[in-house]
Amino acid sequence: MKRKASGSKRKAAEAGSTPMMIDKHKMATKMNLNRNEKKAKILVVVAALNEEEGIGPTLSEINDNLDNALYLVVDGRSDDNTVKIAKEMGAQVVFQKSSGKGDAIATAVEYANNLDVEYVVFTDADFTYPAEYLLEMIRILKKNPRIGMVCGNRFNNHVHLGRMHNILYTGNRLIAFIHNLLNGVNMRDPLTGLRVVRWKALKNWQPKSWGFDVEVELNYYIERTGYQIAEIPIHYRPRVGEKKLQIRHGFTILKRILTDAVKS
Ligand SMILES: Nc1nc2c(ncn2[C@@H]2O[C@H](COP(=O)(O)OP(=O)(O)OP(=O)(O)O)[C@@H](O)[C@H]2O)c(=O)[nH]1
Ligand SMILES: [Mg+2]
Repeated sequence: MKRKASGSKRKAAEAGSTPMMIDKHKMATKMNLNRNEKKAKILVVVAALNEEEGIGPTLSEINDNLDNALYLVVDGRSDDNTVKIAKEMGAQVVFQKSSGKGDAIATAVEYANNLDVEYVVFTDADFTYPAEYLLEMIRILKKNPRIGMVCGNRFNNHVHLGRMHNILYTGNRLIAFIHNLLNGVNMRDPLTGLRVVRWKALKNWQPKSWGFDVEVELNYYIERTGYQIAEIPIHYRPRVGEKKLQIRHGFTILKRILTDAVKS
């Protein structure tokens, strides 16, 4: 445990960020996140698999930025303290049926069908995506009824590219190019984990992806429903905790892009 934490701090320091960004006090606080359940028009979905270091700061930072949101953590049967921390903070925790991030997102969409929300926020549990952009993302959706999804774009002038492993950066660029070519989805950052989606645009979606291909499937789905996708520039922090995404997942993502292109 101790070794993992110091490893993340070291990685963060190497990447040029401040490891003290995580507020340990807030992590331990019981927050009663879902206190205004009836009034909530925003559902925050966090897929988490063994993210005991990131889940607390992630939820707490969102709570600092959004009023009246509902928090749903979809757990992939973590064997650390992820579930305990999320529950202590007052988030609703559900366990996904199978495994993979795509399956977790599918579980969340099914869950949201029983709620009365207008917007769904998707973010990662690893404290990489700053919550400060959420209000602006929601404002864009409110102002523009033709936009179905607003995404956080990590590839912009803000980003110190050294923070992203080179091969991941190249892979991302390649996937963005192929996604545009084969699916007609023109995004700078199609794999971003920070998204706010209009519930109307999302409610009939039945994800087929099990894993990390879920993002490209969602992009393509939103486009096909006739909605536009908007991107805003964001900062991106080094993750805390163990990385789940591997280079081999790039092939799953490419396969999804191809399958969607052939089927349409
Ligand atoms: N419920 C659930 N969550 C998952 C699963 N696999 C990954 N996740 C979560 O999905 C989010 C994205 O996974 P990451 O490993 O951060 O992948 P990434 O954001 O593409 O890559 P890095 O942040 O650069 O490591 C994190 O919150 C993970 O905990 C899974 O099988 N089930
Ligand atoms: Mg991540």
